[in-house]
Amino acid sequence: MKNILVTGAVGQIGSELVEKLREKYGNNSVIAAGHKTQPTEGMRKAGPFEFVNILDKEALEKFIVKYNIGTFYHMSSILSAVGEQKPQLAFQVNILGLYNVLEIGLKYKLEKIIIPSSIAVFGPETPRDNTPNETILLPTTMYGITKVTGELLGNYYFRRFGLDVRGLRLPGIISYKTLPGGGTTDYAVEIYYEAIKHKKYTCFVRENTVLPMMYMPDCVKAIIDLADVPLSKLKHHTDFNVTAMSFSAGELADSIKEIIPEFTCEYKPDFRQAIADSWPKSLDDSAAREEWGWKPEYDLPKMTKDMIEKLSPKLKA
Ligand code: AKB
Repeated sequence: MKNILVTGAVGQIGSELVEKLREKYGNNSVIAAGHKTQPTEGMRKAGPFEFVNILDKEALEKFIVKYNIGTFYHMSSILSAVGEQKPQLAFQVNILGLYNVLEIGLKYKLEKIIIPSSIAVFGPETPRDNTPNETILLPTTMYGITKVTGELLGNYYFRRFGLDVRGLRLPGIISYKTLPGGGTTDYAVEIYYEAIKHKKYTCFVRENTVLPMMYMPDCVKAIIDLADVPLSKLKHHTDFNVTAMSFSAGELADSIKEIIPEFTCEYKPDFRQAIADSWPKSLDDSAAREEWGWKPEYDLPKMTKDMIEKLSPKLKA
């Protein structure tokens, strides 16, 4: 079997994806690649790690050959909030970087490329409740524009060249191992850290802001399950809605108060409120359920219990 390359491996999702893939396929079969951030000692010791800039196509090609790569999980991306502060950078990394990956996929006949998309593909004109898989895609953020482009390019490379490109529209992802960086949904992670450390949090979206969310174990499972399903089962390719739960920032704070009663949360919306307001509140993910058996395990109370149990000893250490 050929090996697996994961870019964005030091990021919030990439770091846990690498861990799971190494458990499944063996440490040396999974090559982790990051841009500048140092990997943890655990990641570096467990298996191969390389630094690479996604815009450096030649360097990427060298790794494809050096490690005999067959499957490419392309996790590196500039997220929505940073994307609004640095739109040119978001365009380069998310579109030109992806273009490099797709072209490399053709040149080296990669077996599979996985490219996560996001709820950011939707915009203010999209129906916000139970948003269908096929609907209006008119995002107002640069991040959203790059993600729609990624979905369209991936589908194009599949139809036109037969390259097996797959992707899913991830909601906000909550986790305790690696902090997210630069997203609008980051408040849903920060709130747990601050609740445990300081018993209070100032949230950068309004209390009644509702967004679709998912806990990391479900997220990693979704990505790997989509990658593993036989191609013949797929009608969609790069644009599956996936979700696990939807809650308001206030409901999230209440779920934490159930376990940490002293916790208080106040709300001071900043520029990220407008981004959150342009995204759906909940998603219809029946296409993912039908085509590759998607089914989440965690709801809000179960996630909050696990987050606090896992994060508390880590923050006290
Ligand atoms: C972000 O907030 O930018 C990401 C996303 C929903 O894609 N977490």
